[in-house]
Amino acid sequence: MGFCKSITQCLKAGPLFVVFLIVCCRSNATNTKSDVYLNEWAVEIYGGNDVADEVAAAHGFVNHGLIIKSKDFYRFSHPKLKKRSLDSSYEHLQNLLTNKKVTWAKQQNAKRRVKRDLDFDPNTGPNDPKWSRMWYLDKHRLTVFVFQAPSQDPNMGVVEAWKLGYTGKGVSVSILDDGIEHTHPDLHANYDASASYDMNDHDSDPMPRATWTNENRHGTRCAGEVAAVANNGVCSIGIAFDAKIGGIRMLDGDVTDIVEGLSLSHENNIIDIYSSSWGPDDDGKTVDGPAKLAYIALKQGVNKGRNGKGSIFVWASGNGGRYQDNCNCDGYASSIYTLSISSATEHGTIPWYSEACSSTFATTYSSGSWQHENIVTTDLNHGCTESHTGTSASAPLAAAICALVLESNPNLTWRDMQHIVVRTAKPDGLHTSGWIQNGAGRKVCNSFGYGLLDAHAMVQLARNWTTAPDQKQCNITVISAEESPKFLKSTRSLKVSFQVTSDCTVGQPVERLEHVQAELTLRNERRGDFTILLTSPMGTTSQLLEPRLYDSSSEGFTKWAFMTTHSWDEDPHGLWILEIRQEYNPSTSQLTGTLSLFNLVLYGTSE
Ligand SMILES: *[C@@H]1O[C@H](CO)[C@@H](O)[C@H](O)[C@H]1NC(C)=O
Ligand SMILES: *[C@@H]1O[C@H](CO)[C@@H](O)[C@H](O)[C@H]1NC(C)=O
Ligand SMILES: *[C@@H]1O[C@H](CO)[C@@H](O)[C@H](O)[C@H]1NC(C)=O
Ligand SMILES: [Ca+2]
Ligand SMILES: [Ca+2]
Repeated sequence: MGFCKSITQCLKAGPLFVVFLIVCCRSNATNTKSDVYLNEWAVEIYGGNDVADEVAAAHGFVNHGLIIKSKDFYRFSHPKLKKRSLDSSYEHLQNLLTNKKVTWAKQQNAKRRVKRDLDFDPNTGPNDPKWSRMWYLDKHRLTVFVFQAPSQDPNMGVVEAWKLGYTGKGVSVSILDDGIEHTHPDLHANYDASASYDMNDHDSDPMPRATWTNENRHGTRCAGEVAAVANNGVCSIGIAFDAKIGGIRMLDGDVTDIVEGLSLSHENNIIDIYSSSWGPDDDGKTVDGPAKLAYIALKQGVNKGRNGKGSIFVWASGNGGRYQDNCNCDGYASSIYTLSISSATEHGTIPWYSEACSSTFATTYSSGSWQHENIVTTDLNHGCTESHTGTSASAPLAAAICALVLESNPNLTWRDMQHIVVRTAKPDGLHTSGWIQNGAGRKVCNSFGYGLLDAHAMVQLARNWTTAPDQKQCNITVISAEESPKFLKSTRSLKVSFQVTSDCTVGQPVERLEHVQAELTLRNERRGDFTILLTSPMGTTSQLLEPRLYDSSSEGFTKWAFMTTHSWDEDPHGLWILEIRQEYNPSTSQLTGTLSLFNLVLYGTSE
């Protein structure tokens, strides 16, 4: 094969082929570069709180109690350890592990978690009642109001849902963020202290910490979008203006796995909907997701929360568009347990900050560039703002719409909510060339998921919704570590085709799909060069990953679950094709990569 300049040329140059290679000595070094270790530990102990107290006392720790209800993990601190240190304490770990009652222990390290608003604020002035500025709630009324032709832009159907009587009554939403100014005159009447907590200071008051720069305004802004009080002559109107609103203060301090686990599992029979507008750095080079406790909290939330119907976790898909970030590299947004939401500008275009990926469910309106309108909401210091932005603003709008939907049918499970989103979100009027039609006949794309949320259509469908049958999981090992890993060479491309029958390596057969995950262990010289495509038997190609310009890591992906919602309601039987490409990059010398694990994990029902 001769020299070729571009990946397409290379692909044309010869048939795809697969070479086998044995990889040895792969080090599993953890990424400890700039971690800060705290004097807090998560410790797994069976036998109850008294046993945990004994263990703590025996090893000089203090036991602060269970992290996640009915899971045996305790929060310990050690008074003699530095509150923050660049070194983890191997000695204390060994010491704890000598105790037979301790089955697992981990010193907590601070994670980089960023709020998903944007780094500019056009600083608009007055605090008048803002209904006429809330363009995203009733586009048609507002454009007629300014004597323009009626807008063809799609509508989120909020006013129509209100007209049916759904305003969030009886539903509790909590904002996981930097706190909530619950004394705000536009929030106070809807504030729910039992849906609130301060995980940063470990007390019950999530009031934001005051600073000169008002940096801790994010949670208060998100809260107003959901449940600012209507018709009180103050500021704005929340989409679910009769819902209860709480706040969990957890971003204003070191965000550890314990903090995330505590927050995502807090009072999950009181809180119905958790809205998270934060996550790993959107810098286009991070691959990070929930660690042990956060993962357990999400999983337990959907299984046990809301008295077994499942907590609704709404997540902002990310603001890394400028860095070509991909939300499938964010394990929170791409989790099957979260309803991941992207943004559209007022004209239905893709905002500059938007991240595209196949795990996004749907979209709500948000800001765009300077000539586009922003989101109106409550602000710190009893204020009101017209300049809330980013996917941070989109997730709470979606959480509020979910509150209207839960009011219309409180029996919905977490999966029912996802089914309703997939069936009702509207692609029309959202502009991208990325739309495809999947095997279930629905349009879907990486920038908007299934389209703009439509509260009106959602509540109507929810009212007569029949609970989805139990979720089944069929986990098929296609390539396992023991087999020879695959090798990508001069073609820079690898195709793995395999037939899905009714056999699962683990689990039970799925007849009708919901989520699909490709769990991959994949390495090359430069992680940002990978493109990953997964094609279902019904011909739907999900782009699981696109190249990330700034990701020059050589660490690859280790058992990373790339998720797609795009085959929802398809029949999984038949030929699946995983294709991995390495884009041409002048900075890489070797063009080789290895795929040493591939589990295809199908979720859905067996009906
Ligand atoms: C919810 O479930 C209860 C008990 O099964 C039933 O009586 C009620 O009609 C259901 N409500 C809706 C809106 O489906
Ligand atoms: C849906 O529910 C409404 C009442 O909530 C009822 O009037 C209507 O007949 C139902 N439609 C179907 C198709 O069951
Ligand atoms: C799928 O099965 C493999 C092998 O048993 C296991 O290691 C992996 O964690 C499973 N994946 C999921 C998502 O359950
Ligand atoms: Ca108001
Ligand atoms: Ca991201």
